[in-house]
Amino acid sequence: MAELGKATQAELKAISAAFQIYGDYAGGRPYGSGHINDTYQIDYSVGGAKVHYLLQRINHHVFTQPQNVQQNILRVTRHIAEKLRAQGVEDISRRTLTLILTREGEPVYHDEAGNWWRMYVFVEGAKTYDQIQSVHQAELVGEAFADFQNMVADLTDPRLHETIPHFHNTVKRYETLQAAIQKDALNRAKDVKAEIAFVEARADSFSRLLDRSARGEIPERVTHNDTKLNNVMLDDATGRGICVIDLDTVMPGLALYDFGDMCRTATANAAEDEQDLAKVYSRMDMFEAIAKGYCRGAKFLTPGEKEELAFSARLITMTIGIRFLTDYLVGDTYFHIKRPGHNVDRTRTQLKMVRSMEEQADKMEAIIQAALAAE
Ligand code: ADP
Ligand code: GN1
Ligand code: MG
Repeated sequence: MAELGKATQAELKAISAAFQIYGDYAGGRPYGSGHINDTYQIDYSVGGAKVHYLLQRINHHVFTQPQNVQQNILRVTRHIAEKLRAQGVEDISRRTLTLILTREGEPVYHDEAGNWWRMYVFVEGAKTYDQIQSVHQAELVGEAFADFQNMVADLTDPRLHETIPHFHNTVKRYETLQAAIQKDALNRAKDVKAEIAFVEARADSFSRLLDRSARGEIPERVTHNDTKLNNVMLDDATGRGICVIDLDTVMPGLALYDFGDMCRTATANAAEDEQDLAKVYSRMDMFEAIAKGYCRGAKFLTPGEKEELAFSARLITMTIGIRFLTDYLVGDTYFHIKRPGHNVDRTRTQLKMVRSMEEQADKMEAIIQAALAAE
């Protein structure tokens, strides 16, 4: 797929002018470490005051219907803002993303080159973290994503658009991997034999949540679907998870995948692309804290969901590992990479995390039981 190049200052200035912001463009720079969209921090001088905005080019290779994504996001953010207002919250524009509409009143700007852009209010005085900093932080992250699930739970009618169908379907992800191995278009399968064998050895477990969901034991809910640690902004002053971001994949899904993905990223002792695998393992102190924070907020969990919380962390980590591995085999077309072999490094950390969680499975189960019992 065609590479989306970095935008120039002149382009950023022209694109920013398409949105309902006023004042003088004062510069822009690439921002954040997301793997999918292109994010820029934009500076404006508004009546002499420096104001930031967050401009994003939606990856239209990944999100092939950007208008559907934006319709969802507009609905989700307005819904959350309304709830916060009803609760008497005063800093609503720091507690939910706020879309800035184009001058035509649209939630997205389609430029002449065919790119899709959106603009957000910049959330100040808060940051995202690629790696967890403390047990306390892990608990606050668990709580923040549970609160998010509570706030969007009633967004069911009409059903949100499925922005990426079968997003967390591990069985389908595995089929895609197998097709990539069969084709081996770039002769790369030879580099990742051990990783392929690791995945294949566990294939029997891939349908577990899908099967239980089909039997009605695990309900469909409105979920975030990308609850990695760096998709929640933590307040610089209090450390609290004040704003859940990256809303492109908010759609019907399983709460378990959201819980699992928090554990994948926020229990990791090392970065997602760490090359020294000795440093990569799942930390049970962090797992315990996330479980506590999440279970405190997620009062809606059914018995079927409760039984699968610990397993969901392993499954989603395996699923993301499968996706990184597939992307390496097909030529790094999906996830942004910064170096050759980047997706192999990412695959290896994910599989190491799976192994670490398998080794600690009993402990994880006991931690979940205790967290649920405490509520
Ligand atoms: P991606 O889909 O590529 O992961 P994100 O929407 O997560 O993109 O944005 C990338 C990064 O930009 C985030 O991790 C966060 O640090 C920062 N960011 C996103 N939205 C905002 C915002 N409204 N205010 C401040 N920072 C933001
Ligand atoms: C991507 O967009 P970002 O960087 O927050 C990906 C997730 C993966 C994650 C792995 C839309 O998340 O599914 O879990 O990378 N997002 C999409 O780090 O595919
Ligand atoms: Mg992100």
